[in-house]
Amino acid sequence: MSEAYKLECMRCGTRFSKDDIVYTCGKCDGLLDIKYDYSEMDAERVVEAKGEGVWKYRALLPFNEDTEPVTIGEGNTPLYRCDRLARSVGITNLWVKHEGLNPTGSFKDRGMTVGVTKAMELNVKGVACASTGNTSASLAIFAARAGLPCYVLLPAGKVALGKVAQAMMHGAKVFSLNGNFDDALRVVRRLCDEERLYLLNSVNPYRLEGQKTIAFEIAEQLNWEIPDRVILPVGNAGNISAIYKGFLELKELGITNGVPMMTGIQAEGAQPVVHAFRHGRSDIIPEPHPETIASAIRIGNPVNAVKALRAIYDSGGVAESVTDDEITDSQLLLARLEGIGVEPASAASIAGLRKLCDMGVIEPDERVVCITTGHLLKDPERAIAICEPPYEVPADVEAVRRIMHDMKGERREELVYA
Ligand code: AN7
Repeated sequence: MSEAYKLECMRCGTRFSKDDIVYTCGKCDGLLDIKYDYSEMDAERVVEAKGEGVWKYRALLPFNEDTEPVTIGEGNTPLYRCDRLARSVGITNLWVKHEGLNPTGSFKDRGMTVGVTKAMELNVKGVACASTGNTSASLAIFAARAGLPCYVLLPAGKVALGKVAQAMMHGAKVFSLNGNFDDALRVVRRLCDEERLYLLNSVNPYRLEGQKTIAFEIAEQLNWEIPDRVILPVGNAGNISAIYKGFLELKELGITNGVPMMTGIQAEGAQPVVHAFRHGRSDIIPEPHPETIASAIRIGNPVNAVKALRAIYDSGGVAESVTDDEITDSQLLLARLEGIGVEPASAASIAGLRKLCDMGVIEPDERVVCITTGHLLKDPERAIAICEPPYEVPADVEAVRRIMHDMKGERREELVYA
């Protein structure tokens, strides 16, 4: 069924064929959406689908039945109920969807399984991306599974260790670019056009089709009842756009009866979407020098900003920024109060939750889902930098016991961060 889809410009409505290699509209440069004929779709096939992860929802993915997916078991991540964290912010219903438990450690795998499957269908000669880290790690691994050459451009010195290690280990050709992510994306877009490589940044609409399955899983994990609000970090602004599209499709099919308030969180040093939201604008003014310890979202010119702002406005959500210190406190709090280890960018969603609860934007009875996008081990250097160092002791029982007795073993409820 899902062969019946169109690539359509969200600005001028121009349509493209599914065999065209296009990322933005050839006429007006607008972003493209993948559109399905929902009247032809059977909601039962979605609700009753068997299997696990992204491909469970293949009735709502842009492939025909006999397409062989390039897959490593992505998706199917846990939705943790977080009562201790909920109490600490003064609400009653809170869940965390831990996308860091995808096979390569971030939500990017959902987009890449679809994007690289499309690359095989298009018979491209290679794949490429710019990345703050996770996109490159994920692409490197899917390219290895698919047997495709892979080129990744990273901002020099600004990518967390675990992500660089993955890209290098899995055989991507890694370029360390003297510039930031926005520079890297500008360069790789030109190269993809001129060298006939397939671009797998989130400007590629197939990436977002994979990522929209986060919405399907959340809805299904809550027995097809949507939450009131979904909070997530925003960098290049693809994920918030994708998840909104997923919730819209469920509503369109009559499976659910609304969409959650899409709530995007950026770091204070890289917040073009938040600035646009505060001024009621539908597009951003790029920030030339983005800076934050949450290196994954150190992005000043998010390519999907127009889609993200549409998602936020149309769903009655908000965009808010948080400081690096708030991100750090929230990373520690989530790790210790709930046992969920995430990288700094992901902790932005928790920092946003705390700030919006303090501000009274989030009501105590709202059902809230925070999405944590990447695993703690992506950025081990940051984890070590913000924690107490280990106690150095001789191999002697008394020496260890003395220090142990001096320690205060707090109950988890008593933990307070800032
Ligand atoms: C952990 O890897 O942009 O708003 O090049 O790695 O969809 O961009 C990463 C983004 C949030 C932001 N959390 O998502 C890249 C890249 C983590 C991330 C985001 C990213 P988008």
